[in-house]
Amino acid sequence: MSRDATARRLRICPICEAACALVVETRGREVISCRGNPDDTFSAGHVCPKGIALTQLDADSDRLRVPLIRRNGEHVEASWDEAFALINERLNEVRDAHGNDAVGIYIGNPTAHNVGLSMGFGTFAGALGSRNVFSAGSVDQLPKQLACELMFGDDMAVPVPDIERCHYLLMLGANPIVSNGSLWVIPDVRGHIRRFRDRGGKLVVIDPRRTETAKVADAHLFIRPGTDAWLLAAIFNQLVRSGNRPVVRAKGFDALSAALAPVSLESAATHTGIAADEIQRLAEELGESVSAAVYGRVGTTLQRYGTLTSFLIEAVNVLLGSLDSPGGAMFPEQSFSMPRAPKSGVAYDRYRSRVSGYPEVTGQMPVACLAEEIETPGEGQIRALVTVAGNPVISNPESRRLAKAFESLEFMVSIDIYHNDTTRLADVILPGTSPFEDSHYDSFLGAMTYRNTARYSPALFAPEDRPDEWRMMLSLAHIAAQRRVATEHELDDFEDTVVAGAVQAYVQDPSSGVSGGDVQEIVAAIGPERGVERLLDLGIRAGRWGDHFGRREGLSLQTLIDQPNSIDLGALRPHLDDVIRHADGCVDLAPEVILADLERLCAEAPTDELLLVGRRNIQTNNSWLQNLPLLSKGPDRCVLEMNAATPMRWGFTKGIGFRLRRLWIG
Ligand SMILES: Nc1nc2c(c(=O)[nH]1)N[C@H]1C(S)=C(S)[C@@H](COP(=O)(O)OP(=O)(O)OC[C@H]3O[C@@H](n4cnc5c(=O)[nH]c(N)nc54)[C@H](O)[C@@H]3O)O[C@H]1N2
Ligand SMILES: Nc1nc2c(c(=O)[nH]1)N[C@H]1C(S)=C(S)[C@@H](COP(=O)(O)OP(=O)(O)OC[C@H]3O[C@@H](n4cnc5c(=O)[nH]c(N)nc54)[C@H](O)[C@@H]3O)O[C@H]1N2
Ligand code: SF4
Ligand SMILES: [Mo]
Repeated sequence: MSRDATARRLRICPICEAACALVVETRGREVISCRGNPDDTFSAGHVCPKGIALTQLDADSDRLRVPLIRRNGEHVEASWDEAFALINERLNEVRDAHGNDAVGIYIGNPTAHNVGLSMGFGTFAGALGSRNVFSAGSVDQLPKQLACELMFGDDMAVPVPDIERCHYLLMLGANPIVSNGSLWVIPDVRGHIRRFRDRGGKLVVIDPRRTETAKVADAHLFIRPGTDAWLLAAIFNQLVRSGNRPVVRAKGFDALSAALAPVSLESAATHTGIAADEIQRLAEELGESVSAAVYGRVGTTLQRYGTLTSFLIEAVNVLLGSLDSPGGAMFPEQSFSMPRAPKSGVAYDRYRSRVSGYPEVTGQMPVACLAEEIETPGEGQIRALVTVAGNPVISNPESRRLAKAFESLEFMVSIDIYHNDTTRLADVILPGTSPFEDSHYDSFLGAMTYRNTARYSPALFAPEDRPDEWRMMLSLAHIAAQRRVATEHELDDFEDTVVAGAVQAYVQDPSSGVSGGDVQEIVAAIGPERGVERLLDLGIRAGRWGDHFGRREGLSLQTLIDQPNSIDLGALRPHLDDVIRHADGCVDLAPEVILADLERLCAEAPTDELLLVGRRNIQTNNSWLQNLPLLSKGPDRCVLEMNAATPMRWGFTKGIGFRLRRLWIG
């Protein structure tokens, strides 16, 4: 038993997109408790069972702490040196024999919540130079990012509802009361919805299921899954009929209106199952409200018309005059900025997948073709795979086929904190750290906060005898770039090169706060301490709110460290001109790919096939965490829910119990 005194430490929860600030009580290396931090300016004490369970995640004896290598079919413990040496040998063997594309990479969801991993991954992927990059994004938010790329020229320009000033919120395919919000960082969304409604705001939910969010809404309309584009098209047409026109600088309005014209209230009603007069009323209410925002999440992206639906959500926001307008759908300005390279065209379909010819989306391939890219022989076949904080065997389509494909690989590396359905197939597993052994900054989700904010939490403990995930990814990047395992000293030099390269990119970016600056001077000002913090400090200081390295008053990483309860940077502000990255500065309402998809939509006959949709549960997080005692309590959650009318129609009889043990998420 440790005799150390207890300490109260602050930390941002890395599990989900709410990014709640926590108070963590520690004694020596032991974590005693986690609870919400009431003093945090952004999350004000909110916490959920998963945040409280971080104590158990940290202590979990199942959590991997040393590398594992497959020997004679069994995973055995190995040293870091052995693990890196094997990766260097085998990964580079595949590259030497078959080229860079022969190595595939899969990036999982926690990468977005782990700054060391996400930045280190970027360095690794850059050094590897493979086109075969996959992520959980194509079974999640990538359609939304593509819609934003097409419309605004930036896949990270994702508008969020300005709920603090909004009067009418139309929410499609999201259940934030349970999910705690997604592509919308809004801890305690329940409290926000309550306050929004208390001041007269109206929440309308569109969902095939009576969700927990639908229950606290003013109205809920059931929709047939996959038909939101019909609803949005009909709303768009009604608004046009009422005289609404874009008030922001936009092009393609006439072309989009013409393409949407075939969608009548009646045809939308037939497809969606929502009555024509209900749709008309929705459009009227939206149009008449002082301010309104339309927001859609997984239900609108994880479906057949994900990109089109996401696009139409923003098109309706444009027509309502809501885009970039207080009380509408606004673009947060986060405290960290990435350097912007000159943009040439839209990041879509610049190349295609080898077997089925799927278009690339923002530098990624859809996971739907991962299995076939491994199975199909020929030039460019994937022969080795690196998975980073992901569990694709469970989270991607065709689990069994994918597992078989992974088994056929010449070499597979997984970076994860657990032995699971995916990592069990790897030749080498490199363990990530405990959530308390790395620092936290939301570099990805920071672009989607309900208010502008700046927040950072340092690691509570140094990882014992092992690299943190930034350093681990840097070692892999060195292996990919130099075809050799780095010594500690070489890795330090390599990090210096990475940092200098990043400074160079900011200096060359005319929109950055250090544009035209002196690289050496900036590198020296960032300071010699190691770690991903150097890139963070750089991106904060060169960014929107930064001190621009002494050019003005502003934030640095140190300011964030000094104010651990988060810095409130105020309500969201209009700044569309900074957001649009199309060369002509216009919101593009009629990209060809969207018009083509509208044709596909309009040609589709209504269907009443049986459809399965997902749902989340407050105690779960995707495919992991279920082993923690605090989160495994309660009734069996693997239950299929059906509309009371469905079983009769499909010939099922009452009393049949549906148990889906291998399906996760609710
Ligand atoms: N059936 C079905 N499929 C779905 C969904 C659904 O609702 N239903 N949802 C989709 C969505 S929205 C998503 S985002 C994807 C998720 O898809 P994935 O990202 O592939 O799956 P996760 O279950 O999130 O897996 C996360 C993995 O990261 C590991 N991990 C956790 N923290 C860390 C860390 O700090 N470091 C490292 N190295 N590893 C860590 C966990 O052990 C786990 O293995 O699934 C999609 N697939
Ligand atoms: N507790 C918990 N929280 C989580 C997660 C978790 O596993 N557990 N996962 C995290 C992740 S990775 C993500 S991406 C977010 C997702 O956050 P949300 O998008 O809020 O997630 P869901 O709760 O799945 O809500 C999606 C809703 O879409 C509905 N839906 C399905 N199909 C359609 C359709 O065609 N049209 C419409 N209009 N609705 C449809 C479903 O019924 C469901 O209510 O949650 C995050 N937070
Ligand atoms: S809602 Fe729960 S899991 Fe999500 S960040 Fe907050 S405490 Fe963590
Ligand atoms: Mo997700």
